[in-house]
Amino acid sequence: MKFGKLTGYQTTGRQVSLDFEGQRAVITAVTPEIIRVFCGWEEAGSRSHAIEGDKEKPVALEVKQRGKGLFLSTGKVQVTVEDGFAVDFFDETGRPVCQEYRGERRPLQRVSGQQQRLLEEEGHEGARQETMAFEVVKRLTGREHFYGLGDKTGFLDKRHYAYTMWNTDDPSPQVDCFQALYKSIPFFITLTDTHVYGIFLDNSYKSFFNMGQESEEYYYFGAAGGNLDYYYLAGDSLPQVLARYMYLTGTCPLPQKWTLGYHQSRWGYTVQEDMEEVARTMREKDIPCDALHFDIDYMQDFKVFTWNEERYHGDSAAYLESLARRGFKAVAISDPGVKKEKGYPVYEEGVEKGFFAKTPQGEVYINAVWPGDAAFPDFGSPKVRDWWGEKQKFLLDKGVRGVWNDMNEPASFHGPLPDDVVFTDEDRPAPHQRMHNLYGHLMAQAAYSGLKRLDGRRPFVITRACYAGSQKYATCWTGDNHSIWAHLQMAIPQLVNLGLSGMPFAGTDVGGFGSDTTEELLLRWVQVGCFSPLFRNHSAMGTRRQEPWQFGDRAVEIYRKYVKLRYHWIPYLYDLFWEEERTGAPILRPLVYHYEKDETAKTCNDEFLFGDRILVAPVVEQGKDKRLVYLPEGEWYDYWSREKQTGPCAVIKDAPIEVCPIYVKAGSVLPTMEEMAYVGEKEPETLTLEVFPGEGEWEHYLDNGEDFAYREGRYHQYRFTVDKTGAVQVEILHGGYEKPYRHIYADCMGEKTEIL
Ligand code: MIG
Repeated sequence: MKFGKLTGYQTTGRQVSLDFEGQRAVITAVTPEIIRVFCGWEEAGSRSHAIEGDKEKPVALEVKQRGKGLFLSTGKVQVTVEDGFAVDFFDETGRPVCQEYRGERRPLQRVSGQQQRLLEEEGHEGARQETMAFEVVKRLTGREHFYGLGDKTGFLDKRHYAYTMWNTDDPSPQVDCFQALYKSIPFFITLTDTHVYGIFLDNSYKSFFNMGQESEEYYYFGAAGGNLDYYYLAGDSLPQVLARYMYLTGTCPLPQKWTLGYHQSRWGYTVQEDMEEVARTMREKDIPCDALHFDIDYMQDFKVFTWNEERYHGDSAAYLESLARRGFKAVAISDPGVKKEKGYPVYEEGVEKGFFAKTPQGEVYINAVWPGDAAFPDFGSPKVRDWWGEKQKFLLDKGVRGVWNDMNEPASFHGPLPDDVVFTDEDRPAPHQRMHNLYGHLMAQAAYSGLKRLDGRRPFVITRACYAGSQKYATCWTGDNHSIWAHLQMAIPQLVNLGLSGMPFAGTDVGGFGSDTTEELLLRWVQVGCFSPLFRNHSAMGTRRQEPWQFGDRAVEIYRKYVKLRYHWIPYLYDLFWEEERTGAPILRPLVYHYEKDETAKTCNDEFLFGDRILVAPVVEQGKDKRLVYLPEGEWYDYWSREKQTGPCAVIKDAPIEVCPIYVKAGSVLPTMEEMAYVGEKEPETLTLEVFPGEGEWEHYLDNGEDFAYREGRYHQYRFTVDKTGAVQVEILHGGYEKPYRHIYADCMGEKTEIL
């Protein structure tokens, strides 16, 4: 890709068309803070799958010639464009923020030139260089930290690492050097000493992000195909930059409240008796639980939208009804691969209507997944999405309350899908290469829209594969981790980076999916899991069972303590979701999100914030019974002892196996829930606030927790204000919910007073 000299330009409103010797390009000021940089080779009009609707806001764009190039200003962001499509971004005062790298590229030397030639001659795989349709190379000043990029392995700060965006199902234990996992979210946030900005590459082809792994002088991103199409997002803080990304790609809608409860799952609950034993023991052992997950074995020969009734005494709907009476909601898996089988209606219908991906010769493309030979629904077509959405009725009629989309990278057992398999992109054919990273996203969209139409409640869809913007339709989990300590450690940076990538509703398989867990690992994992927005214990067939009672009474007691703590704070968590829906603020946050000047926070991998009030410093190392806790600026109460600490400081906290170190910021009012075996067991008539003295306030949200009536104003919004003495004032900001609390109590260090 050669741009050459800038030879001319035209301005129309918010848009500047640029003529280079070799290419035409466009810069658009979408809003005063969001700049789109575009050069399109692929058919015009191929629309974004991440961004829905018109995002333009009024902008007065100033454009003038300056030196060798052009100068643009929105009043908030200044941009210069020079020969070679070098684009530099400055803040409103003209200080550089993100600049093109103009020096020499020095690709990493992996082999000597001589070796390289030999390898190429022998046709060795490793000798092949990935070819990119374009690359954007930006300068490093040496002080950058990078966050986001989806579900990648490794650590909080992505600096010095390289990643590939290509949705991948690789069951081997994921480690730092993995370049790709299940999700492709080509968005990152850069934090320097003086600035913060975001870059979103809206390109669904295989893309590459080299965050200063190759060089200390530059970082770069590029893609194997498609358009050069990125957004520069300015902001004064990390939350602001993320909010702009969420403005573009949408926030995660408020979920049904029960989805925030505890979920129990295992690939291996095969028949009704297995499920029943789990359900019964959950209640017997007094471990709150809201959801049971039905993995692939509930299906007839792994055929999507079928149920193996034999395994459920001939009446699965009756069984799901019996679970529902006891407060358990059923979540059922559904895989995209449709079994190739004569007489199977989903397959025959799909073939007849042309709803499956095809070979370039126009035949239905077949690969193998769980049901054996299978066809792949072409989710890029709106007709196919509608069809798949309608099919959700089968599950709803059984009494299913949530749909779990797996294998939607898409995964395939007979080698990867070839690049040229033909899918549809809305209204035109498109190769697998372009649709691969969108596949899970579009499948989730199909399930979400179908459920919304058919059920009316807030759809609950869990997806494994994602693209930017999937948060609008689905929650996600991080896929097949293992029961190893490294994966408990990785869970923290992975979940907070997912939050910084716009996927706030996420969780890891608590206890670990593959390999055998231990009592200690499970107990330390539940201490992290109870804060994850999605809280599910899940494990693979053939591994050691990992319900807490497999490990004896002590394990049950400690496990229960943390599941109960989760339920205790569900009203607080629900408030965070309410905030998230409006602003995009994540639920789990790295310390740097709120303390971006704090050097320790910038690379802190083993602590996180649950909202802005609660700091969690879990033990994630085997055999540890104390840990060093870092507390950023401000006053913090040890949740267990109520001892006060003034940050920034580091404290050594005793943390035997039953203790997860938790700190609450002074000036907090945490809404809590009465003890319940599941969400909705009792109508919440009273609210108790846990008060931590100091100046502060909290907005609390209440609605029916189930449908969309809140969008018509049927909710209550309260504001609680606390002072240094711990006294709490309450105001009702909005009073639209028909069943508000009858009583509100404030509990300040054990002293309870009625405040409403
Ligand atoms: O090829 O449905 O990540 O959660 O239990 C494995 C069986 C297929 C992978 C999912 C996992 C699920 C499993 N699935």
